[in-house]
Amino acid sequence: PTTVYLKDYTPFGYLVEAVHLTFDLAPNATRVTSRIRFAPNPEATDRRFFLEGEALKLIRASIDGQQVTPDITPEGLSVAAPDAPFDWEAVVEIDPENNTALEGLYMSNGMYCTQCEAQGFRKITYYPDRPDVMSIFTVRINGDLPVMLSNGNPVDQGEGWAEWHDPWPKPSYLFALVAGDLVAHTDSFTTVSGRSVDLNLWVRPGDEHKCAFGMQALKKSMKWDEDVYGREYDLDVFNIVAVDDFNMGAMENKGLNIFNSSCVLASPDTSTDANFERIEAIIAHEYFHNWTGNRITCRDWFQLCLKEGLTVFRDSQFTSDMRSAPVKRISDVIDLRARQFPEDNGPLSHPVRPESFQEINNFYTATVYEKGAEVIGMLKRLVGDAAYAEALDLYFARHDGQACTIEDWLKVFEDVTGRDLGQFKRWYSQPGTPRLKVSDEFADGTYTLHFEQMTPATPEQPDKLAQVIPVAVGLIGPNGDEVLQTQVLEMTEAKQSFSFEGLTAKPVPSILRGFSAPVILERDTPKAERAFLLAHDTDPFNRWEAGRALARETLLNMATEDGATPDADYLDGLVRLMRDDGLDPAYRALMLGLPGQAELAGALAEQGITPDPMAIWQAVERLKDAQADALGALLDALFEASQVSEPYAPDAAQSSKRALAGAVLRLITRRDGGARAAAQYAAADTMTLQLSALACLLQAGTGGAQLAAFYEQWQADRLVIDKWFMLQVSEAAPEAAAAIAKKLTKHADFNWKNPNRFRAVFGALAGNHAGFHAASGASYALLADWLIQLDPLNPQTTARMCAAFQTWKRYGADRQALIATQLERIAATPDLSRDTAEMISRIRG
Ligand code: HT7
Ligand code: ZN
Repeated sequence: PTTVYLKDYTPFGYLVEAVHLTFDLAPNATRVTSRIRFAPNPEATDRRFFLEGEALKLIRASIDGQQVTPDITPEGLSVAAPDAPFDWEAVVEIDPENNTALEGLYMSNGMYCTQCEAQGFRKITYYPDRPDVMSIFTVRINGDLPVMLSNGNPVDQGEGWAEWHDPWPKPSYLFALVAGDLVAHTDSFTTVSGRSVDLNLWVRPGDEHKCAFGMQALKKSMKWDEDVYGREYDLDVFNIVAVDDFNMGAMENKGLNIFNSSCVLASPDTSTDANFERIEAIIAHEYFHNWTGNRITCRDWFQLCLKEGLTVFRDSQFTSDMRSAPVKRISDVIDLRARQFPEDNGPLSHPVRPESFQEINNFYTATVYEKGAEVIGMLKRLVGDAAYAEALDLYFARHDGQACTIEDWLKVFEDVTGRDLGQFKRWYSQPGTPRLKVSDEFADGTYTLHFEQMTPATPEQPDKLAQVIPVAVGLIGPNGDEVLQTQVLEMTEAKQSFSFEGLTAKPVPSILRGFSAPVILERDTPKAERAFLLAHDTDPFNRWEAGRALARETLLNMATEDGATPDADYLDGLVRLMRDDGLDPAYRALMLGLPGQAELAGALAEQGITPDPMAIWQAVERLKDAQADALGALLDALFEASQVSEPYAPDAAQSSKRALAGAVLRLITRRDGGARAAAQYAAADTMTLQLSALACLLQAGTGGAQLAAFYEQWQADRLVIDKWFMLQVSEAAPEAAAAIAKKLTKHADFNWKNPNRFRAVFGALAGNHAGFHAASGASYALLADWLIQLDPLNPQTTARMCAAFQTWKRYGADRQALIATQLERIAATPDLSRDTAEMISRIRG
């Protein structure tokens, strides 16, 4: 396999002045005619004319009307081309119906659909399929379908044809085409300058009732981007299409966003509050790409974080503004620790801006996206809100219409602030999660914090340099009053100390407020200090973090020491907090949550202790029982107080209450065996209530009847049935998980070629920590069997699921041996895709 390196970047030899595409649609033999105007690129020295192309049947090609016979390889074609402007024309034939990889032009339920990021356009026609080649596209679609869409604005349409023109230059990865029997939920938005934009959400007939929320989310996103970033929409129409077969969440194609139907369709009876919130965030994310990704794109795929990190950061800001900022921040950090930290500290570790890859699809990772967003959050904290806003204005003004790099991005900040960001840039090139050791001392009214940073070695990068770490700190006096409001300490050295003078007593430090940097804080914090912060910290993130740390410590003790019991200070603090009705219910629901079992396993491994997944599971069970006992009758009061009597709305106020009621119901179930959950299930008229009750019943082992009834009720709704598959595996007891997952794969509705259904079962299995790591190795073998089966059809989804094995070296010799066998078996599979081969080889190390 070929490895591509960032250092080898060179521009393409030709500019593309304009592209005309004609599609003659047919399921097994679609003809694509491309007419492309090329002109020599004055900035390039290499004039070789190579066009990427994969799985294409070339019918004919010509240059300036003269037929040519190119050299064709599995990767593309090359031909002698003039050193002057010329017209290229090619006709190719493709087979959308048999395109199971869901990249390029494929079919889903009779509908034509495209996915071109990152390198799917080369499966549609021969083209310089790289993001720095931007051009203006005009598209004609010939076909016998009621709705035929492409990027940009509609030009004209007639019986059996439609024409689209996109006036904004774009790279090929933003190309899109959709054609099928679709119906639209329509609306309009008037932009800040008074232009009216037609908004359409296209869905399969029957899904019309699931569109209203997504449309409102789109309008809120358009308004927010104008208000907060000064970004106005730039076409006459904005189309969104929902499609059932899709490898990821959604795609920001210019003017024609395509969504996995699970990420856009929503109704109160079929979607949970969490679904609604996620949909709102993803619609915002894809819309925000219009400026951060589309108008300004990436020079090459190594710069992916330029658009993804920034757009994740922007969608987090949006959700914080629409809902609760502390709850969003805590949720983001939970997610970062669950997905990005294991990646950063294992065999798949890579820089936010990778320096090499074999298959770019394998780099759409939590590191590029979520750590990429954290890096931008740090930058904003360091330069301040005003300078951030100024830098973004400059970025949009200076780079509109360009394909850019991280250097371009940092330069606007340097120009606005006069700062040298050379050291800050290490966040883009050094993988691994920095450890931040802290100690403190107090003498003569001066309190000093000593910091030491260390980033462990990662594959290919043993030595790390000191990074700039913004450490937001506050100090709290012994009486609980804040004696120092949040201050950002800028750590630039490997070791650095900061002093605070004029204090009358030793304060309690609140360090890394708001999780101001994606690091692991290492401090021998006295338990009393944690309990004190749980009671008094004015920073909502660190208050939650204090409770989380107490929970983590007691769980680690319980999982490793015979006779260790749940920590009374933690439980006392939790009870006090749950009694505080002044706190947001969703915040209290987060307080009831416990660190994930995989995270606990990672923490033990970090301490040099081999984690025992079953012991961790038992510790968590015991602590949940202890929570239920400690809260006792308060649970009933909280449950009653959290009931919503108004008609259902998926807004922050209502869903916050339901989040608390749901978390409380879990604990009530431990005391009443499921009676309250059964009552809620019977009365439920929304999916949030129905599913939370069903989860409780499955956890209690008493949900058989409801599970069957749920299937009967929802068997016609594919998105709800995904939940049915998923819940059974995620709620399975450790020893039963593999068998339940296996049984589900034999179910008539287990359509394994659909990525949502495949992920429902196997994503849930990988996420059921004790079930996945059951000592028999049955889950490992089952997952491997199905990865081998899926790979020839859908390499992208297969490769992503391989990450379930990435933490394998944490576990004991028995489990390592079992996993090694499965990894070897996958690696030895004939004709393994490049995607999966790369992932397995990196995981094996
Ligand atoms: N920019 C998109 C990333 C993407 C993707 C989406 C769907 C299917 C395959 C894909 N490959 C890459 C989504 C986003 O980050 O907004
Ligand atoms: Zn994105």
